[in-house]
Order: sequence, then structure tokens, then C-alpha cells
Amino acid sequence: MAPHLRHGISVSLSQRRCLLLHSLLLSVYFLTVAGFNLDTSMTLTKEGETGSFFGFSLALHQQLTPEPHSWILVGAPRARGLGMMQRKRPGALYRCPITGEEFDCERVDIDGDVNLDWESKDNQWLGVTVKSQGIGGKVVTCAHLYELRQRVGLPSETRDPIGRCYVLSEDLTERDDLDGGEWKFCEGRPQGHEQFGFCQQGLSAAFTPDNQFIMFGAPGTYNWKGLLFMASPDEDALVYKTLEPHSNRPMFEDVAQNSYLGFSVDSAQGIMSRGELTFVAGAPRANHTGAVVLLRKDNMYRLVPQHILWGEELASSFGYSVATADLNSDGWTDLIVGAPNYFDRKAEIGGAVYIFLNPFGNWEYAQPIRLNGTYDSMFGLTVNNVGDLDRDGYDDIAVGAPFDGDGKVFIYRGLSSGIDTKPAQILDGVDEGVKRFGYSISGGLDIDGNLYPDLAVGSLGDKLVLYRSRPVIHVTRDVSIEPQQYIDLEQHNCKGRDGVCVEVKACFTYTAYPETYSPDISELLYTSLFRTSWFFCLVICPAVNFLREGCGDDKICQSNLKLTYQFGTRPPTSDLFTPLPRDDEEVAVFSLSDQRSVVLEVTVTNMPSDPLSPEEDGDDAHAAQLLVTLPDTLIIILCFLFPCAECELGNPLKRDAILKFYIILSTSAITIETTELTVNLLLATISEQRDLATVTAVAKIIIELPLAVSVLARPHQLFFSGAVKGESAMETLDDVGSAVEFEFTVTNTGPSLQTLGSAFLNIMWPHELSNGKWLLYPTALHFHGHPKTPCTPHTSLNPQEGHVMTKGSLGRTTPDCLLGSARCVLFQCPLHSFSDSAVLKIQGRLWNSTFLEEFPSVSALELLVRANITVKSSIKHLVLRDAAAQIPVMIYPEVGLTAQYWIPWWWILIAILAGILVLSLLVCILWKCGFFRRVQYEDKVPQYHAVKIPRQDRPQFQQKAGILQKKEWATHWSDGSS
Ligand SMILES: [Ca+2]
Ligand SMILES: [Ca+2]
Ligand SMILES: [Ca+2]
Repeated sequence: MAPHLRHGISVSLSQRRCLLLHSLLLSVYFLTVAGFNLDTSMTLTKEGETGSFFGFSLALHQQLTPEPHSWILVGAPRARGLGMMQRKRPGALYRCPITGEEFDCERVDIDGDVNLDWESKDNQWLGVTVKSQGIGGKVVTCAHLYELRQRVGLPSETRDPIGRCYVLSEDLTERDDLDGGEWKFCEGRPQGHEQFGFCQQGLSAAFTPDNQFIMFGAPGTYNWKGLLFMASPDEDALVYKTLEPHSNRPMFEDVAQNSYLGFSVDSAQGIMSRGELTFVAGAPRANHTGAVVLLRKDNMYRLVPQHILWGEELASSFGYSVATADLNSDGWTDLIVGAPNYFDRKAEIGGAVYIFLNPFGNWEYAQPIRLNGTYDSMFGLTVNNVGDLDRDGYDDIAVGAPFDGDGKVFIYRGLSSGIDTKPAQILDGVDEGVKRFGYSISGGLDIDGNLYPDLAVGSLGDKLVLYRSRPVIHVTRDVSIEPQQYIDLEQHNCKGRDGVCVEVKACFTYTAYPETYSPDISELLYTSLFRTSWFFCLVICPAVNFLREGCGDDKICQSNLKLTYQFGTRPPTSDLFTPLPRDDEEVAVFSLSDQRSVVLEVTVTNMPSDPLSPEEDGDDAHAAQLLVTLPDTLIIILCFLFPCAECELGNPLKRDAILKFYIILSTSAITIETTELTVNLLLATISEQRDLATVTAVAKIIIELPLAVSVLARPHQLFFSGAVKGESAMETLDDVGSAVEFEFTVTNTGPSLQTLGSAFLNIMWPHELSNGKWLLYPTALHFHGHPKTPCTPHTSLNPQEGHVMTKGSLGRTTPDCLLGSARCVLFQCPLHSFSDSAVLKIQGRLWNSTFLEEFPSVSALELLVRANITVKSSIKHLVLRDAAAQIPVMIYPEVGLTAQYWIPWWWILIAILAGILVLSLLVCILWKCGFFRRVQYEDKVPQYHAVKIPRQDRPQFQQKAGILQKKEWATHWSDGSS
């Protein structure tokens, strides 16, 4: 038989060999995947005062000055007070050294005294939050129930739990002016629960990774809508905050009242885009399911929502905790959201954590992975990025479930594919004798100097446990089988005996961190495995079985895979696919303005090519695959139907199958130079089909620059008056005429374009009449753009302050540059890469004398100033949208000026008499023609009767919030009966 038996094969290995190989791979597998490296045998435990909630919050911290020292900072929000506050419970912050002692934590000396005339610190929960900025950085701790008191002792006494925070320098002292407890944003603002009275600032707090800001959650603000404040730890009065209720929201609403926005906070770069910092705030009661709001700061000191992730189940408290980590190490930060009250009685789930792998900033396509906790465990009460525990290059996370038994902490490992949903390690409170273990977690900092980050876990049982990480070696295996795909039964290749042999090669490599680390592995079973490069070959003789179903009577699988595609768009929330329009050459055209994705619809069929003889081909396609190759400018966000990495279409893809699926591609990497989208698609199968070749899906790109220009003139009415003045007589600008300022604003509504060097803002400035007399005299030009490339020409402007340029000669015309009756000077300003807007201001003067001389008898003149954007570019696929604007300026003579040009009285008399004569003639002619005879309408023509409704019977207009709510049809209402 010919050696082209290409069928799906299943190889059954001989029993003994199989076991050997299997046990070998299993041992390697264990070494590779088990994130086992938190040492549970040598933990450190610290204990605080009973009932103080010591360990409610904690933070690993390292100071560098005055001497290096590592600490575990611990919040104890129910700790008893000292001095004046004995018998009260104001809470406290503790610092614990890294020692084997259990009771050596000391109280940090802050918040010592209280003034009962205007504040109350009993039950203020100092230590509800504690965060460290990192090695040598600052520390923040808060008391979210700190109260302001007013009118103390009076019946009208008020108490407002505004909350406050303390910022401390690295050694936990107050070193500069901004250190200390004056971080009270809600003090001095309007009080009451509908305003800032119940702010509860500091229920959450976080430093931003760029060290520029501290974020404070204040979930009680605005009737528990919640608010996020952000301020600089080094600069006073730089406060950003989320939107106020009812303020104008150009993008979209954030959350409603009772949402608790700011219950949890975090921030990171690479969430919405690579370079930009995005702020993350949990709102666990938003819309009753909970939400997480992604925000950016704008230039008006606001934190503006960019995207909202909603919870999926009622009352699940989605957003109770949030964390950011790059789990798959792709440079895009992923989100981890806890929903500790998620509940499913049937499935016995109590608490969930959602892992959102970042879809390259296209959050509308985010599809979370849900990790479930056990019944009533409150799994997800806290979620934390604990750094790369095993130093494999992927961030790892820890999830607390304080009511799972005595409390547990689950460690999950990041992977190139996202996350390993099986916990790599489970830390159990039972092992440490701690109850409600896992209420707080802090990690990411190497406390013992072995270059592996360590982990501290707090509890509600006044105890905490520090786990140290052990070094890890990573073993990778590479198993290959020869021959790879096809086994030729004719080739009896076993040495020394009959039969077909398959050769299996397995190579093992280990890496260790740090590189100098030399693990002692002599005790391991397969000692020879652990050399940096080692491989062995195992030769086995299998029995080979062929699958022959679905291949017709000839037992040869001849498939007929065909592929068609079309580009289109598809909203994230619906299945509606809209193909892209096509140009004259039938090529799809993708107009890129603000869309973030494009969809490729692929249809694969496996039909007989000739329906009359179906046995010839169209057999099952075994191991059918689609190989997708993309240029650098495209990134796959999501594939429907199959996992993107493998593109398995089925094994086999059956006869008569029709498979339709969608590949969603991110456009974020498309640049101005990209002219077309090309995606190479190649079908593959091990069945017999010779005509499979790469299909290139192509679409043209037209880039629409979403630039807009708008013009504003101040004032938009100008007047001329006075007497004609010779040019030589003018000395100051006031002699020229009225001042006017034009403001041209260029906005870019789309994403920031990096290569905009060839675009220009052009202003057509009507500076003179065609006879050369001055019209609008430019005096100054200010452009907020690139400082090194100024606008051109600058010589047209007033050359010397206080002096005026001169013109001559005479004529009479209407001023418009496009009609040729006026001449314009072209001001051109280069637009460099900018993200929001660029503003050009030109000040000018009306040349009074020209208007007096040339337009003495007009009542109004219109002068047009035009602006547009042009692109000097060889790029043909660039289109400008809304890129032109013009503004008319009305010019009037000052009152009294036109009066001097009077008309003789007899002109008027003659005109009136002539008018009466013409009217009489007209009436006479119409009468003769029967125009005034009444027309008789048919009865069936509907008649309209106007009935006057008495005033008291008319519908009354409602006065709502100061705005008159008019019915649509009542535009103008004049009433004779009032
Ligand atoms: Ca990522
Ligand atoms: Ca890791
Ligand atoms: Ca360590």
C-alpha cells in the first residue's frame, strides 16, 4: 500500500513503558506547577490586645533612614485609648519587628489627644486601613469614623463622621508639614449625609504606583453615593475627586446613591492604555449587584469614569475588594474583583472572585473568570496582588476567605494563559491557631532578603502570621515524538525485530532565581535530570490503530475544507454583525475614527465539491485547524467558538459541517501609516486535501482624523465711529479702532495621535480690502502648541508695540476673501501630537478709518474669519472630519453715524405716491379677473374651529426645579384675557 495513510491515529503504548513515562512526567509536572513556596513550617506570629481587632488591616513596610528596618504595620481599630482616652476605643496603629517574639509590637505614637469641643474619637476605628508606599516611602492610616461635633452640649448638637487619615514618613514620624492627621477632606465642606457629613474618608486608601498621589475612598459622601479623593503626598492643595451628583457628565453616568463608591481602591498603569494611570474604585452596592469603576484624571481635577464593570448577582457585593496585577505578564494590567457575598445555595458557593484579564484596554469585551469559595466562607473579602511569589515572571494573587473553617487564604498563580484556577497553595488558620484568619493580606515585599516576596496574613482574632517564601526552581520539559504525524506501516523500523516503532524524546531544563542559586538536589530520585541541559530518549514499540470512520468506502479521508471571510463590526453586547462597506474594487473599507475593534467573520465548510458524486471528497477532516497570522498592528481580543491560541476546528470536522465564528481584533496598535488590514488564514488537516493554501483577508483602512475646530469671537459685534484719521496720525492701537479677539480651539475627540506633525491649523484673516486699505488689523497671536515651531507668518503682526503699519490707495467693494473683494493673510500653526485640545488666540483691531471712508451709509456689515485644518501629507487614506469653521463678526456704525447721510423729504413723498398708484392698478386688475369672488368648499373638507378655552380650564404648567416645563406644542403663548 502507498505510504500516504494519513488518518487520525491513536497509539496505545505498552503498559510498562507507559507507566514509566507517565510517572516521570508526573514528577516533573509537580515540580513545575505547584506554587508551593510559602513556608508554613517556619512562620512568625504576632499577637495584640484581645478584642482590639489587631490585624484588621496590615502592611509590610521597610524604612531606609535613619537606619534600615523592616516592619509589619498593623491596624487595631478597636484598641483602647491612652491618657485622655482611657476607657475609650479610638483604635491604634502598631508596628511589629521581624522577630520570633509574639508580643513585641509597639504602638505608633499618633493621635494622642482629643478636643471634645469639636471632635470625638471614641469608636473612630483608627487603623481601619494601613498602606505603605514601599521601601523608604510614606505610610497612610485612617480612622473612617472620626467625628466632627458642632454645638456641643446643646439640643441641636450634631456629629458628623467625616473620617480622617494620618500620613507618616518612612520611620513612622511626622517629618514634614504634610505629615500628620490633617488629611480631612470633608472638614469645612457642607455637612449632612446628603453632602460631606458622612464621608467616612479612609475606609479605603492606596498610594498610586507612580508615587504621585494618595487615593482615599469616602463611601458615605452624597447620601452614600460615595466619592474618591486623590491628593499628592508632597504638594498641598492638589485634590482630584470623582464627579458630584447631577453635575454635567459628558461621557456617561457613574453610580447612583447608596452605591458606596470608594469602598475599595487601587490604581495601575496599563489598564485603559499602556502609559496612562487608571484608578479603580469598588462600589459594592451600585445597582444592587456592585460595580467597579475605572477612572482617569482630567485637567479639571476630576476623576472621570471611563468604564464600569458590573457585578452579575444581586447583593453579591461585587467590588468589596479590588486588586490590580499583570497575571499573564503581557504588559496589560488585569483586574481582580472580590464579591464575598456571592451566593448559590445549590452549588454551595459563598463568595466569589472575578479575574478580568485585560482585553488590551477594550474593556467592553472583558469576560471574567470566576473563582468560587465554599458556602458562607466570604471568599473574596480581600484580594491582593502579592507580587511574583515564585519568581516565574507572572504576578500571583492571594484571596482571603475568613469564614472558611477558621479562615483560609488561597494563593493563585499567574500564567501566560492568565491564571491557574486551581489554588497553588492554601494557607489555613487552623495550622496557626488563628480564628477568622485571612481578613487582611499584605505581600509583595521581601522582608528577609532572599529576593522572594513574603506574605503577612491578618485576622479578626487579634493575631497575624508572616509567611516567608522559599526559593523555587522551575523545570521545563520538552517531549517530542518521532515520526511527528504520519506513520508509514510499510516502514518496519524497529531495530532487531519486526514492527513499527515510535521514538519519544523528553528533555528537561531547570532555571533558578537568583542565577547564583545552586539548589541541593542530590536527594531527588532522578538525580541526573537536574543538570541545566539534559535529555534522554525512550524507544517504544506501539500497536497502532487507525480511525477510519467518516472516510467513505475507500477508507481514505479526502476532505474539502473551504474558507470565506468578511470584515465587519459587531457591538459587544449583541450578535448583530454588520459587514464593512466595499469600494469600487469590492474591497472592504474600514474607516477608523474612534472604534476600538474590528471583527473578522470566518466561515469554514466541509462539503463535497460535486454534489452529484459526494463520495469523491468532503470526508471528515481530522485534526482540522485554522492558523491565523496577524501583522503587528493587529491584536486578537477575543474569538468566539474556539480558543484563539489553538484554533481547533474539530477532530474531526464532520462532513457537511458549516462553521461560522468571529475573531475580534483590537485596532489600538494601528498607526497613521497603516493602510490595510491583512490577516492570513490557513486551514490545516491531516486528512487528504491538496488545495489548502493561505487565504489573505484584506480590508483597506481609511483613517478619519477626529479633529474639530471651533471659533469664538469676543465681542461678536463691533462698532466704528469717530472721524477718519490719517495713518501717520495714529500713535497707539486705540487710534486704530475697536478691539476684537478670536479664539480657535482644535479638539481631538479620538485617541492621541503620535504622528500628527504634518497637520496645520489655518486661519484666513481678512486684513485688507482689495484696494489695500486695512480691514482687520492683527495685533497679537498666542498659540498653545509646540514652543519650537511657531505659527507663520509672524511678520504680519503689529511689528512694534504702539506703532501702526500703514497702507494706501482707494476703492469700494464688499469685503470677502473668497470673493476677491478682500485680501486675507494666512496664519498657519503646526499641530503636533496632542491629546486633548490646542488653542490659538488672535487679537485684532477694526480699522476704523477704512469703514468710515468705504462703508459710510451701511447699517451692518458682515466680516468672515475662516479656519480649517489641513494635512500636508502623502498619506492618501487620511480623511479629515469637521475640520473647518467660520465665524461672522457683525460690524455696525455707532448710533448717530448713519443719521448724517439724510435723504431729501421730496424723495420720500414721490416714493409713497408711486407706491399707492401701483397698488390701485393691481387691485383693479385682480377685481376684473374675479379674484375676490368667494370659493365654495365641499362639505367633506374638514373644518377647523378655534375655540377659546377659559383660562382656569387650561392645563397648568408645572414649575419643576426652577425650569418651566412647557408642553411641546406651546411654543409662544400670548393671551389676551390676562
Ligand atoms: Ca495582563
Ligand atoms: Ca508567579
Ligand atoms: Ca523573602
